[in-house]
Amino acid sequence: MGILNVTPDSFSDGGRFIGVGRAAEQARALLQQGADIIDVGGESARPGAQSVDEEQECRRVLPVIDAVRAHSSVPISIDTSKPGVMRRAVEAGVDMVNDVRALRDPSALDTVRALGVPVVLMHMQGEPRTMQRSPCYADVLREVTDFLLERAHACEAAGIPAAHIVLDPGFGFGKNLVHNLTLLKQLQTLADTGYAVLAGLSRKSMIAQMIDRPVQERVHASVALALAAAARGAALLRVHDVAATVDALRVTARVQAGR
Ligand code: 7PM
Repeated sequence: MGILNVTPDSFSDGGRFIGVGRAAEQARALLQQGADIIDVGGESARPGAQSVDEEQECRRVLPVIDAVRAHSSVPISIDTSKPGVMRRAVEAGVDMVNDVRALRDPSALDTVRALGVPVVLMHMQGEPRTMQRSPCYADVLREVTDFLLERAHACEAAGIPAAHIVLDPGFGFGKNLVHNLTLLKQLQTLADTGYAVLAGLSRKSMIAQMIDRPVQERVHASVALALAAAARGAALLRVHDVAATVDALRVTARVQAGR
C-alpha cells in the first residue's frame, strides 16, 4: 500500500488543496514502483495535527481520487474517520476504507456495511493532538489485540464480512518505542486471529528513536521494519518507499521458496 498524502502541509496553501497534478503524479510513481493499493489521506491523524471538517477533507481528497481513477483501476483506500467522506469517496471510485479510529464514529459501522467495502481498523490510544504525551499500558499486546477484536466483532455483528476486516496495531499512535517494538515482535499473535493484518511503520519517529535519522533518511530502516512485519504475518504494508519495499519483499519470497 503506497501512501498518497494530500494534507496541506505537503501540497496546498491556506488549507485548500491545490496540488491535484502533483498528487496524481505521485500516485503514478507509486504504481510504477509496484504498489497494489494507493492510500489517499486528507484528514491528518498525525500526532499534533489539527482536525478538518468534512467539506474541507472532501475538497482535498475527491479531486485526487478522480485524477487517479481517470488513469488507473488500482485499488484505492481512503484514510478517514468521517462517514460522509467514506460515502463520497466510495462514490468517486474508492475501494476500501482506512480508519485510524476503527469505525468508532456512531454511524461509521453502518456506513461501511452499506458501502460493502473492506475496512482497516487501527488501534490508537488517546487523540492525535495529545496521544504521544505519556502512552501507558499494563500489557500493550493484550490491550491492542482486545480492542481490535472488539471492533472486528462489532463490524461482523453489523453485517461486515470477516474477509473485509483488516486489523492494524497503529504503530506510533499513543505508543512509545518499547510499546511499538513489543507489538512488532509479537505481530504474529495478531495475525493468528485469522483477520488480515496491516502494518504502518514507514519513516515513523520510532526509527529516529533507534537510529536518529531525519525523515528522508529512514528508508533502509523502514524496509527492515516492513520485512519484520511481513515475516510475522502482515498481509499489507503501508509504505512511502514502494520500490525499495517491493525489492526487499521479492528477494525475501525467493529465500522462503528456496529457489
Ligand atoms: C506524522 C506522523 C505523519 C504519523 C504521518 C503519520 C497509519 C495510518 C498514518 C498507520 C493506518 C504516517 C502517519 N499511519 N493508517 N495513517 N496505519 N492504517 O506515517 O500506521 O503516515 S499517518
